[in-house]
Amino acid sequence: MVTPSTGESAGKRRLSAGRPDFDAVVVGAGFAGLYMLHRLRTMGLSVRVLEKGSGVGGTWYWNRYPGARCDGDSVEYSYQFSDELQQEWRWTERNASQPEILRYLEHVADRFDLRRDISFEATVTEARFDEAAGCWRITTGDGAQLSATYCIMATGCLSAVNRPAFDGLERFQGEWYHTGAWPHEEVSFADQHVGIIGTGSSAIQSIPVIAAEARHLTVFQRQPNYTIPARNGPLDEAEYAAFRASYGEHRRRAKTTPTGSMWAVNPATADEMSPSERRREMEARWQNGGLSFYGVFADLLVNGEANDIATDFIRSKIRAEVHDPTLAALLSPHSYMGCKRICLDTDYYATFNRPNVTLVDISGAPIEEITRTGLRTGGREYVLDTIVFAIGFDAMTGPLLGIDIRGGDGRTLRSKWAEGPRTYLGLAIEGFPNLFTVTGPTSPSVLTSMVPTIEQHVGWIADCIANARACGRPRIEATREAEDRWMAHHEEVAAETLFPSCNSWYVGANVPGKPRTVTPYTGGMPAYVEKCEAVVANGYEGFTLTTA
Ligand code: N01
Repeated sequence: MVTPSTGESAGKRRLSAGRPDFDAVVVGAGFAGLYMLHRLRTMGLSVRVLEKGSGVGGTWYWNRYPGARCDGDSVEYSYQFSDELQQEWRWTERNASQPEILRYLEHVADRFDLRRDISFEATVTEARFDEAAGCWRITTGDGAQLSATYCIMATGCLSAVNRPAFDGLERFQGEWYHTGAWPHEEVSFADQHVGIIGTGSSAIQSIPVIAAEARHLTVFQRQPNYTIPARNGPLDEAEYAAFRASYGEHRRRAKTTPTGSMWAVNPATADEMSPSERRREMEARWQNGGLSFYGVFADLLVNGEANDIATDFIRSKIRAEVHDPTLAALLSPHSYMGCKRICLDTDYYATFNRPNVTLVDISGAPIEEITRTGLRTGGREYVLDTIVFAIGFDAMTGPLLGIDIRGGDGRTLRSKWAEGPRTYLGLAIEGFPNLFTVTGPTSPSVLTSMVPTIEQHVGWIADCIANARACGRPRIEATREAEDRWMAHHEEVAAETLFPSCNSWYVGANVPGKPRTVTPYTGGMPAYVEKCEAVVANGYEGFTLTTA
């Protein structure tokens, strides 16, 4: 329900003819929206956050599937804008579980008194820029409308679920779930025959947990994925205290790495190392666990030969773990690693040694239909009580294109992005004045440590708005030339990487009909931040600032 801060009752409102209702509307109350609200409020702006869920948390509100936890280290998957907050919060595990991350975000909302400016169960359906009034007019699912000078989309990169478009789903008599929209009630798999479709990060986290409970689990795999042991566990008190004492130093160091993460990237390329050095490096990172395997060689993501060395190593690990060689071969990817997001797991490969787990390779035989009692593929029916769709998201563009966004001249974002997203720095879009996207398409976002990256975007947007207001020219819009230059650079650096070679959500390959284009910026976080800062230093280069 949208409850305007003016105290008017919720429901349908007429648009006010004078001043906009708010200085800014923020869409989404996840990591990005919460900090955006805090930051703008600190600047003295009136802000309303519109959130689809009935609580804060965004990704961590919706993704409650069994085994859901953070793939990054919890000590860096957290805000740094408040040192008091980062000093007082105590993560319990290396990779925080979904309930713990949600508790953290609820704590942040309470600690900074954010809830009073958030409308929950408010799904934004339309956002239109009213050129005459110089403001955005926002409509929510219940017909309520409000206006704001600035509209900030904090809608997340992985929040629009890839809907199961399988024939016959409506006939299925069992239960079905999507990992990205999991019910809030307890789900029991006890005594059930469960089928799971997909072998991405969500599936790889949930498969071992579901297998431990279900009578039988059948995994339907279209492409295998590379997964590294998470090596999750409780955080030792003494180590944690030592880490906290130099938190700021860890954060500063992270800002110098390509992914903005605390783990180090090996400065050596694969061919600068001897075979035994390479082996030692790969083994050390495998034993350490986590996403640091991305940093095994400086050229992992740009050199096919270096990548082959790493993938040979991982396939040997799969063979060592999975008892049945045929099964091990089916679980072994042959694409480059990293051009699809690497997964982290706890006991994933060992789960396939269980007698109650079956892997069905559907790479050559797609799921034909969902039947009343299960699903059919390869000419055979699998009888199932429950189906789990772990089929991912319409990533990065989906959350924005799910809203009918129209610029000053009435042009829709959907038409502008018909061939793929075009933005300036992933922050702004030509033709859509006073609209900002936090971790939007063509920003580094999903290729970096998300929370620090979100903070960089929120800080940049807040400063940009402060500048526009201070100089009395509140209307700000990216120019066509700046957007074209940014897109040319974005495409040029992407072409130098291995990302285009994979069928991944990074390129939109998981959603039928989606234009194929590398969506996140692949040039690394330090280069990106430098560009953002240069734009500011040059007087918001690439933007036009006007009074109306
Ligand atoms: O989604 P995915 P996800 N028929 O797209 C398969 C982040 N994340 O939800 O590979 C059959 O990776 C699809 O097959 P294929 C993380 O960034 C983070 O698992 O396209 N199968 C694939 O196996 C991650 O990358 C965390 O051939 C179909 C799977 O479904 C991102 O979210 C945890 C199909 C989808 O895998 C997305 O992960 C979880 C079809 N029609 C996720 N359509 C944490 O850090 C799709 N598939 C906690």
